[in-house]
Amino acid sequence: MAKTNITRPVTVADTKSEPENVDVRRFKNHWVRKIVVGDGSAAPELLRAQVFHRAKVQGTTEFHDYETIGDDEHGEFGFLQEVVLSTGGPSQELLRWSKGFGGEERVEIEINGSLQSDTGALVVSMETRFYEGATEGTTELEDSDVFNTIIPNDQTSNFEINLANDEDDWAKIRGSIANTVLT
Ligand SMILES: [Ca+2]
Ligand SMILES: [Ca+2]
Ligand SMILES: [Ca+2]
Repeated sequence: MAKTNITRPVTVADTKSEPENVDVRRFKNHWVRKIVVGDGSAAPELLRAQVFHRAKVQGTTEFHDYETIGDDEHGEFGFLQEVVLSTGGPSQELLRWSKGFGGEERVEIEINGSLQSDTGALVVSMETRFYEGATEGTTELEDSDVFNTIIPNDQTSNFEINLANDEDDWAKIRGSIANTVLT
């Protein structure tokens, strides 16, 4: 019986090409020429090579849910996320966290950040929201907070945010954001 030739499908891994993961770190702290590809109207410009940083957000949210009958409910939950950013790159989501508690409450945290191209400082904007109502999915916004901060290279910034209504329902968000240069 004749052998059947089975043609193996060509996959991306079969094609020989340049390694994709060029080590950009060797360009760190050097000035390199950026080649502008386009219609030629933009002149080549000198830009500092990208440097990568790790932004690490971690912390806890402590909940207190007031009950008209029986004991109040109390609990604490953690959050943790790491994101790699490049200097001069776009703003990225550092954390998006939502947690319901006690059948009536919900906390939402949104943190976005970008690295300054010249200093590498992490520019952060953070918004937190506290809902309390008939369910954990309520749109009854009781309190919120927005703040912006700048975290220099290899430093950590701590935060504590207290959100509450006037019925002894509250949430306390404690955490830190670290801006670590990857070497
Ligand atoms: Ca309540
Ligand atoms: Ca409850
Ligand atoms: Ca309420």
